[in-house]
Amino acid sequence: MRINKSLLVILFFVLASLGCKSKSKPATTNSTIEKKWWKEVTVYQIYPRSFKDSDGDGVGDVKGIISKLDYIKSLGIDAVWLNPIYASPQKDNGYDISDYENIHPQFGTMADFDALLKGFKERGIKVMMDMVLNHCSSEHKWFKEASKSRESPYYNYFHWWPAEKGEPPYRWSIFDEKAYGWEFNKATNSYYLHYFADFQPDLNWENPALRQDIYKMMRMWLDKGVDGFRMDALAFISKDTTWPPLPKEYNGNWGLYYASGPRLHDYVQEMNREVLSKYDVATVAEAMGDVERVKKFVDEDRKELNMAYHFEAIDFGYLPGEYKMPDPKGYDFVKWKSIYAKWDSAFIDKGWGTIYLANHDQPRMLTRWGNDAPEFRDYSSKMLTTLILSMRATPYYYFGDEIGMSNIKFDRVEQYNDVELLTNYAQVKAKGGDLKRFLEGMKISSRDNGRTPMQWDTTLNAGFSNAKPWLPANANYTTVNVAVQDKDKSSVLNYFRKMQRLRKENEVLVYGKFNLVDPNNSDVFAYTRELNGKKLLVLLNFSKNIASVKTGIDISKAKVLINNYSAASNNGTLKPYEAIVFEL
Ligand code: TEU
Repeated sequence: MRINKSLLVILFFVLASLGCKSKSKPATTNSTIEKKWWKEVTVYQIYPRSFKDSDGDGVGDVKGIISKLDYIKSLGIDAVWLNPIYASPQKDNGYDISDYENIHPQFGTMADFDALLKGFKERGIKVMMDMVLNHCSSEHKWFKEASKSRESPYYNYFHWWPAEKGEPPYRWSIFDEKAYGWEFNKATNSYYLHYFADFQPDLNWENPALRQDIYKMMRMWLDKGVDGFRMDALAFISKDTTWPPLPKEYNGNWGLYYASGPRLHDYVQEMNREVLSKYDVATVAEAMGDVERVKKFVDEDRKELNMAYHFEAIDFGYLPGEYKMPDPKGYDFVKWKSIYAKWDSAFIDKGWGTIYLANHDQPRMLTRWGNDAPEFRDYSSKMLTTLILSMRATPYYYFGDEIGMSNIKFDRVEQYNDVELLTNYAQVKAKGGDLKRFLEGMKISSRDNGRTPMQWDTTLNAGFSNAKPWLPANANYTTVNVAVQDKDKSSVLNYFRKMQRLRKENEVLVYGKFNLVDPNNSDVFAYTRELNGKKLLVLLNFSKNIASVKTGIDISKAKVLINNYSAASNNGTLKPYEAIVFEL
């Protein structure tokens, strides 16, 4: 009895001291984080249209991906996310789905998909599919039926405003020239809601029949052996169907209002109960909003999803009031770093984060966050790769960045394909805005920059296709390509492989606590990672000049695990775009 009491006293003091530590230094506790496969993988994102064309129509396809499976394996990654390959009119490159249970003929057949899945499985690579659940295509049979009559069983699969009630309450639309989210449908004498383009009607999640159809479809893919989903615009699925006037505080930030639907988390929890909880899957949602909003998706106790992307760092540095116009004066690097630190601390005890610097909705990371001038291309590509693969979050790495692809920088609007750009161009034009300025900004920020064909080799069209590709290959493919870099030990590609190996071999890079160092340094991103007595120091120079860094850490005996120059600096200065990971 007495022994038990003293044990309790000791236990009390141990717990109390742990409690004190976690209060004084919240950024250093992550003991409760549970190990999961989806925290340990690096997800390589494949944009199928642009990856590899196998049948000579200028559009990438499933068989094209199959032909590159060994290349994908050679990267050392363990998971892929495929952008939508479902049947679709392709007006938003597959984010307008007309049949969730079939493959778009231009991409191949279901048999091709099964072969692809098998190929990935044989190589130990997990496969995540894109799920577009906020909206479908106006060519989907649900909408075709719904738009015939109010009596259709599918009418309530969508949101309608009956015209006899007058004009619907204003809703903003992202891909609409008039920025108007309702479209009139004559046959039903009602307006349907579309947060995106008018060919992307929003699905009515209020309707249990719709939800059950969606769950059934998700199960079909999981039963095939798919390992998870990236959920497009998921935060928008719930709407306040009393359709109040848009609250003033969201003026100019409709996205945040749309992400605040009253039953959003009820639906995600139901989806978890009915589908996700029955499989060992990875789930990641596009989640607009602040830390508190995003945390709701990924707090394990809430039983919703595993991961969510935030947009705070990726959308940073644009001028307010203009569409994705980078500030010519540059961006506040110290603030940008603090965003990463904030999002890391958001998931210290619960949830799990993601890290990405590019995807199909973004320009190339090299142009946006590095420096695509020939003398800096290699160094800054490797430096950005070091960042992505050394943070405490699941890395999402966009195809082509591993060879340092850069923005194509079109001069004329006719060269673009993207519905978003064309819509915004039309809006600027209608307002009599400065179109030249708009197009200059788009050279840095437009989505098509990230969608040009993968650069495989020096042959016609970068080895992507023997026909004219749907978007031209970047002219730099003669030097920036897989074939050339594969043979060069010091290439960007081989650096990616080395860095990925380092992450795989060092658990500290996955689970180790993150601590920002020299936070006010306006050139260098510096941080430590620490786990079970192992401590790493990561130094990344984001500037084209020599930069100094004050870490207060003795690196005289530190071991260099990786660096992007032939010899690492160890005197408190860093060469342009230098990246070093030290083991202390
Ligand atoms: O994007 C959702 C989204 O909110 C976009 O507005 C995104 O912020 C924008 O593309 C940034 O420029 C998803 C898909 O990722 C995107 O490709 C689709 O076009 C969109 O949904 C509609 O489905």
